[in-house]
Amino acid sequence: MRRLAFVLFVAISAIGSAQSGWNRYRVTAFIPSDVQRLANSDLGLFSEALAIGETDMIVGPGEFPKLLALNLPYRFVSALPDPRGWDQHPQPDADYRNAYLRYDVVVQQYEDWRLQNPAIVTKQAIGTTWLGRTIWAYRVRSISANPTPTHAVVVINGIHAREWISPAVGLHLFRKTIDNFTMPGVRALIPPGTALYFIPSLNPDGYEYSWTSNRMWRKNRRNNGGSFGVDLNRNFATGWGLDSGSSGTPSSETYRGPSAFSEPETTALKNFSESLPPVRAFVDYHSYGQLILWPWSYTEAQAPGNAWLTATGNAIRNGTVAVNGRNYVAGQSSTTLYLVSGGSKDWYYDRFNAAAYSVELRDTGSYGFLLPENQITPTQDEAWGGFKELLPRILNR
Ligand code: 0X9
Ligand code: ZN
Repeated sequence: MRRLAFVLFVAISAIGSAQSGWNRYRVTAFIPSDVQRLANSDLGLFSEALAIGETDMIVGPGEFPKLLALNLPYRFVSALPDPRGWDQHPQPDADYRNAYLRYDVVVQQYEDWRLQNPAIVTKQAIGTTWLGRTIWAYRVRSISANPTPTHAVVVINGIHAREWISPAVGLHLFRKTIDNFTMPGVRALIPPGTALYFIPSLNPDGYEYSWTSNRMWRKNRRNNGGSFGVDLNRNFATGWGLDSGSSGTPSSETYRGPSAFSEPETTALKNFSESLPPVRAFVDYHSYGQLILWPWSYTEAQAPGNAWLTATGNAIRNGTVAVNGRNYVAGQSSTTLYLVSGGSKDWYYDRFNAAAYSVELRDTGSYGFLLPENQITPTQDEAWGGFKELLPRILNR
């Protein structure tokens, strides 16, 4: 009787799953370009991460031709329930609207939202820090119309350790972007073919150090032999090495590192970005100052395309200010703030001609880096108010 009940149970669950039209397939990738094709395939990722070897993919109704088009060996593993039912037992959200979170909790929150939205969210490990922490990228992309990504938007957070509001803002932008793909009313914001890549923290070693040892830590945790840390926002190749805007002294807060892209964190971001469909927009979130900044940073000369950068920067600024009436100032980075050589956005502008911005979040100095937790929610809302102005404009250049 028990046996009969078991057989019936298995049969009924199999029917239930089969009817959903969602299946799990195991695909074998042999070389990096195979992995890349998988990443670009628009199939959901069932495994933890893409890698050479076997990876389990989610194949939804009507998606079997995409699996065939990969031209890679595959085998059926199991039927899956409709992923829209996968969030029936969600973890309670971390208190990301009201509290700063440790790196592992930040990543866990991204992970919960990925598991709740498996058809549109995937993740990829893009590199490893000096101290062995994984740097993650979370991709959100459209499931329905024109689903194969044609261009990328890259958002990075936490490049500077003590700027705790930045990873908090990243969480909110990721959440709101998912809502944009799953809530029909606002889907129009994001052009078809856009894949958005969120880096929860580019500098988790520094971030954790700012929690455990020195709240005002800024750089990564490279051992310079006598001092620690490279300013990752001086380690990119464009304008790298100029003494105006960076330092060659290892103990300096703006130490540029021994060479451009000398750091595992910046190298991970570089290699990852170069593997994506064309990067059309890039935003790097910092604090503090309430500024919306665009290239160039390494020279006071205007960037080619300055008119477009200015118009779009002003739109981001106005969208930010509209949320709470709190003032933000928009301008070219070098002339509005100061010279920065080897900064992130100059490289994205130089390398990809991406609409590249850095945003200095709240406040203007009352609390500075030590922004109280009751300002997290309004700052997150302001950041989304600006970001959502950028998205519809990225293809109109
Ligand atoms: O000095 C910096 O790196 C940034 N200011 S902060 O207080 N957050 O450290 C300014 C960065 C300007 N942006 C780029 N040049 N990418
Ligand atoms: Zn910063």
